[in-house]
Amino acid sequence: MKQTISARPFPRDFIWGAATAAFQVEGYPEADGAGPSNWLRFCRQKGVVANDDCPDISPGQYRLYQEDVRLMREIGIKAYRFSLSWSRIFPEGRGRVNQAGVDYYNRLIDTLLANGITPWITLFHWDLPQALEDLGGWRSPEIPRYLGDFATFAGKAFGDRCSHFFTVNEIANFTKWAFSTQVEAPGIICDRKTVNQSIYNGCLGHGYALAALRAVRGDLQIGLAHDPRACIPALPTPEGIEAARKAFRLENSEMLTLMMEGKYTPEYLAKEGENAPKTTEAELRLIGGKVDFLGLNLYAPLYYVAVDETSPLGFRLTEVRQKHPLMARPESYVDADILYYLPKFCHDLWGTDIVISENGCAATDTLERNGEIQDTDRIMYLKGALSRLQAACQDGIPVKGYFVWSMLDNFEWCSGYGYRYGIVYVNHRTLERIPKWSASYYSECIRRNSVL
Ligand code: BGP
Repeated sequence: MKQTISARPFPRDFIWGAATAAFQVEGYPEADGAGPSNWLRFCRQKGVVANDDCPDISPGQYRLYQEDVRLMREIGIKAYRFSLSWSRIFPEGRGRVNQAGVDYYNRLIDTLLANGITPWITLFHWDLPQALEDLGGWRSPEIPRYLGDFATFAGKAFGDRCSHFFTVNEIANFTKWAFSTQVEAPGIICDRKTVNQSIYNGCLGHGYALAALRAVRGDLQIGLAHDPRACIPALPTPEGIEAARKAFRLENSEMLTLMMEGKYTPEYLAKEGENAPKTTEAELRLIGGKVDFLGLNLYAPLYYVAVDETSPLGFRLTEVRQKHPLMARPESYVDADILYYLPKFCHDLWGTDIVISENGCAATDTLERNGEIQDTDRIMYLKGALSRLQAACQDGIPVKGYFVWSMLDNFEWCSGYGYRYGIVYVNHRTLERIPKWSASYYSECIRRNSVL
């Protein structure tokens, strides 16, 4: 590979990371005294997950974490974003602590640190202790407070060595979609008012966790990992960009804008009418607490255009064309511009620092006879994404880091083991790990601190 360094690389202290989540990579979900989670219960029902897959073993990071950390070090990864399994630590969600669960995360953290990799902890990435699901899960007003208690515990247990925390990952997936589709645990269909209240509870969980972590240690770096509606301009003219920015703020009213501004937009309240969530001033203050960074999980674009003043909002969503470039997964449309415009809009609107907490794709990986995984399609995807991210940094948008999704092939929720998102291949039978070509590509970008 060429040795030249681009004239304007990423910022000197740019954080090159990789991300995973407990339920997707650990395996052995009930080992050593862990309690069941709602996702485990969900997966164990027949016909819910593709192929009736359940992450009982693979990829088995719970047992193979040392090997995974070694691979990260070899690739050159500087930071590892992983989540805590709440029910490993509190089998019933609260009360009794399972020390074996705490010990596991201590071992993982210590191994990361010994290898020069900074831990970035996600407190909650969807797997709720079943005991709390039995109380109503995120429909219950109690759960946000329990997440706050869990945050206090995690902050005290790990905050001596870990300074970076994400409160929650993608609120929509454990609230909105969990209670309006049957593809996310618990898979119960509820009326719109209940769904809206659950979304609010998810945001409140973030608020409680943020306040709890701040109280543990004032200098922790705390944010959330969110998958906003990724509004970008179909035509990047000044009017097109303005329309997309406006759309971005309003189309994200029910979660991101609420958390960044501490109140609902009048447009959202008017749209939901009687179905709008019940709120209190004190709760809204918690929800709007200042974060140190905003984590963006960025996958597929939504295209907006400006429309004339006859339209009340000034923007319109346009359909994605039928033959728009797509990665392996349906609807995983590709447009690297999300890595430019979303950080820009967040910074323009709220002045916040940005971390790309997830970005990546499933690709058509096959293990060749020579033992390699020649994922040129994923490399193409990463090349585009990192180029636009580098451009964002060059334009002064404060993007502090990038976490590729994912460090390794894992359990992709309702799709089971069907989609491979890793830069490291996993043989789900033998648990063998093989870095893909994309791992070499990523490694070289990290080494140069610049896109190749
Ligand atoms: C995010 C989740 C991850 C992972 C990823 C895969 O929503 O936080 O846990 O599943 O998505 O991408 P996709 O959105 O294409 O399923």
